[in-house]
Amino acid sequence: MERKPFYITTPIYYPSDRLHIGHAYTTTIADALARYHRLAGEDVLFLTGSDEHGQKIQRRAAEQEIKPKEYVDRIVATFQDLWRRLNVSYDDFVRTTEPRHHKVVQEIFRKIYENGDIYKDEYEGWYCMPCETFWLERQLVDGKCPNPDCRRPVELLREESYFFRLSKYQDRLLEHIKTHPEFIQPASRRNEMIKFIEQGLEDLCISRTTFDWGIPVPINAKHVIYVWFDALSNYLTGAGWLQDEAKFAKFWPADLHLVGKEIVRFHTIIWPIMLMAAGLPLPKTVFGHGWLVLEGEKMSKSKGNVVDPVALIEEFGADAIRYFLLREISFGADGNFSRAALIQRINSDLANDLGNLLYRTSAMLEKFTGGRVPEPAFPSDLDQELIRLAEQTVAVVDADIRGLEINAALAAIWRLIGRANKYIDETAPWNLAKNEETRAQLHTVLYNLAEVLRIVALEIFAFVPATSTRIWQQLGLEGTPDKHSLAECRWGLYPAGRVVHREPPLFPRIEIGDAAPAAGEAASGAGPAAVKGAAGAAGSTQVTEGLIGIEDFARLDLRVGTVLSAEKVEGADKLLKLMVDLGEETRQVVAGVAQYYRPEELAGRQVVLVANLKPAKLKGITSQGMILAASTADRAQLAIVAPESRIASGSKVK
Ligand code: ME8
Repeated sequence: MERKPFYITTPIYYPSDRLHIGHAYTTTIADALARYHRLAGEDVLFLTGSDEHGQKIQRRAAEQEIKPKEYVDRIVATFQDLWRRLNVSYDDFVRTTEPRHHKVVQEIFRKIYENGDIYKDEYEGWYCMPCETFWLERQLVDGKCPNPDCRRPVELLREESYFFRLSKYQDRLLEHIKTHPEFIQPASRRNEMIKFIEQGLEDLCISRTTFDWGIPVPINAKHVIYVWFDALSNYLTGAGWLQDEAKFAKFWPADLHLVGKEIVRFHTIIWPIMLMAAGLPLPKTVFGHGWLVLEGEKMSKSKGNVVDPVALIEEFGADAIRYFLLREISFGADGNFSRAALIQRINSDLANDLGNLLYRTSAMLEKFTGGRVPEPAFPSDLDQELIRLAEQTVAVVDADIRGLEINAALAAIWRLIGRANKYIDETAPWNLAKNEETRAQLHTVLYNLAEVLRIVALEIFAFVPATSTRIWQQLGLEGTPDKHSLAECRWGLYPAGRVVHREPPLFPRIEIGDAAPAAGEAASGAGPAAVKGAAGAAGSTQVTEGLIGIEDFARLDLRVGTVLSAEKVEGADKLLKLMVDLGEETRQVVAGVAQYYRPEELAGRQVVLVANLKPAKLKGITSQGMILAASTADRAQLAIVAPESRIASGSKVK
C-alpha cells in the first residue's frame, strides 16, 4: 500500500559562531513531529540545513582571514554535531553551497525571469546586514532597522539590481491566504500578515553586486542572488526538484514549514510568490512558533544572553532538554527558559511520574512474579477505567499532534501516567499479594501496568526517543519502538509471559543546589542537624562519656527500603502513611514528614528504615518501623536520609 507522504522542514540555519538553545527549539519540534508521523506509518521527509551565503558571512570570514567556505564548513559541522546529540532524525540536510542547490536557485530565477516577473533597475534604499533585509525609508525606526530584535544601523545601498514583481501577486496571495485558513498558523500570525500585505507590497530587490559570496544570477554573472531568494529555494532542493522527479511529485507541496515568528513574513510573502511565479504549488502550512526567551528577551548571540545547548545536553541528557522544550512552551507563544523550570520538569514529570511508574511496576513484578508479566483476568471497573483512559489518550494525542498542539499531547500522555500511578495506590498490589484468593486480581493489575507502560513507550517515542527505547527494552519487548507503529497502541498487545527487568531509575532526581547547605555549613545556619555523619568522635580518645560500643549499634537493624506508595493520614497534617518495600516484605510505616514532602514526591524513593523497632500505633494506624530523616534544631528543614545511589530494597545499612 502506498504510504501517505509527509514533508516537514525547519528553516535552514545561519552558520552562527555560537549555538544557543533557541536554535535547538525549531529542530526539536520538527523532529518530534517527523518521528510521530513515521510511527503513524507515513512516508516522512524531514529536511533541515544551513543558509551559508550572503554579505554577513563573507564579512565574518574576512574578519577571521579565512575563505567563506572554510568558515561555513567549520560552523556547519558544529550544527550537525548538535543535531546528533539531540537525536534529530533528519532525512536530508541541504547546504546552500552544494551544487544541487545551486542548480535549483538558478533555475527558479531563470523561470521567473522568463515569465517576465524579474526586471533590472537601480536600487536605492536601506539594507540591514545582520537581518539580510531590505527596508523602505518609511519602515525604519529612528533611522535604524525596524526589527524589534535588531534595531541596528542600516546601510544605504545604491546599486544596479534585479527586481522581483511582488506587487503583481499581492491580490492573488491575499486571496490564497483568505481562502486557505490552514496556510498561515497560528491565526494571530495570519492576521498580522494579512494586515501587512494590505498595506501594499513593493517589488523586491533580489540581486547584489558589491560582494560575491552567493549564487550568480544565471543571466548576469556580475550579480549574486539575494540570500533569502537563495535560502527559501532549499525546500525545493530537499524535495528533489530537478534531481528526482518521482520524489518531487510525491513530496511537493510541503506539508509543513516550521519557522520562528520573525521569519514568517519571508515564508508567507516572498516564498509563495516565488512559487506562483514559477508555476509551482504552494506549501500547505507555514507555522510560526514563538521564541525561547531568557527573562523576557529573545536569546541571541548579539545580546550575549545565550544558553549553550551542548553543555545542557551533557548535564541533563538530550531527552530532558527535548521534553522541556516540547512540554513547557505553549507551541506558538514565547516561552521562558530557566534552569529552575528545567529541573522542576525533570523532577516532577520525568523522575517522579514516569520514572516511578516504571520503577514501581518493575519492582513489584520482580517481587511478586519473578519479573514475569502474568496473564490478566477479567477486568474490574477500576481496571476498565484505566483501559478506557489509555485508549482515549491515544486518540487525543493523535488529534493534538495533527492540530500542532504539542504540549497538549504531552499533557495528555502524562495524565495517563498519573492515573496509572494512582491505580497502583488504589489497587495496593502488596495487599493483593498476601492472599491466594486475590492472586488473579494481582495478576491483572501487574499486567495492566506493564501494558500501560508499553503504550506510554510508543506514545512518547516521538518526543523522548531514548527514554522510550529504554522503557521498551526494560519491558522485555522486541526490537526498538521505531520498528513498531502507533497502531499497536491498541490495548492488550503486551505478550504476557515476557520478563521485565528492573533497572536503575530513568531519571535520577536533581537536587536544587541552594536548597541543601554544603557540607560543614549546617552548624552555622539554622542550627546543627539532628542526624550527622561519621565525623564527630573519630580521632578522639579522651571523651568516652555518652559513647556507645559497636555492639550497641549492631542491635539496630537498619535497612534500605523503596517507597511503593505514600498517602496523607486523615486528620493528621504532619503524618504520611508509606508502604515500603524491604525486598522480603512490605512494611507500613507512618512518618512525620508531611510538612516537608508531598506524597507523590516520595513514591519510588529509597529510604533508610529502622526495621527492628517495636510496632507503634499513630492516629490508629500501625507503623512497622521508622524512617530516618535529618532535621535542623528549629525543624525549619528536614531531609529524608537515603543511600547515595540506588541499591536493592532490603540492603542492610551499617
Ligand atoms: O532565520 N527561540 O536562520 P537563523 C526560538 N537562515 N527560535 C529561535 C531562537 C530563539 N531564541 N533563535 C533562533 C534564519 N531561533 C534563516 C532562515 S529559511 C529559508 C532561512 C530559530 O539561524 C529561528 O526562529 O537565524 C528560526 O526558525 C531558526 O532558529 C533559524 O534561525
